[in-house]
Amino acid sequence: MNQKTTTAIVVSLVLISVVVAVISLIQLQNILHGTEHKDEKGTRTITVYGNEYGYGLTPAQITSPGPTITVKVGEKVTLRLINVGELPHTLAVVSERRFDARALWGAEIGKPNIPIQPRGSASVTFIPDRPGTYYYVCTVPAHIELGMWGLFIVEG
Ligand SMILES: [Cu+2]
Repeated sequence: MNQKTTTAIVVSLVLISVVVAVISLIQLQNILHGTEHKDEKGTRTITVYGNEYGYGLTPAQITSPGPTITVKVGEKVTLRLINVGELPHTLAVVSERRFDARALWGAEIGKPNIPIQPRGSASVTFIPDRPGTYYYVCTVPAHIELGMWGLFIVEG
């Protein structure tokens, strides 16, 4: 093996190590800061964890109200709800913080009569077409009042 070949192999190994390290860091970032990502088609997937009585972007950080979610007009958004609680819950994007408000853009995961059961999950994909400050809420009666809501901001 000549000097050039050895150098080429060493350089390749270093490059591979750097790529692996960067991928690991990105995955660690997802674990630490919640699982929000964009796929190659530009769909933003936001995973929300719910329990009694709040929401969070990780199961370890559930608050009442939940974290503010910000998206952009025209962006394809997939919201996923994972129920990590002991009661059924739902998630809907609404303009009024009322359990019977109509979901905007069909952005509704479960309904009061067919909620997401404990340890269950479901998702919905939609495209917000109007900028504004909205809410995401649990539509099970009384759960909003107990803290199951957060701001849902659509930026123009
Ligand atoms: Cu609920």
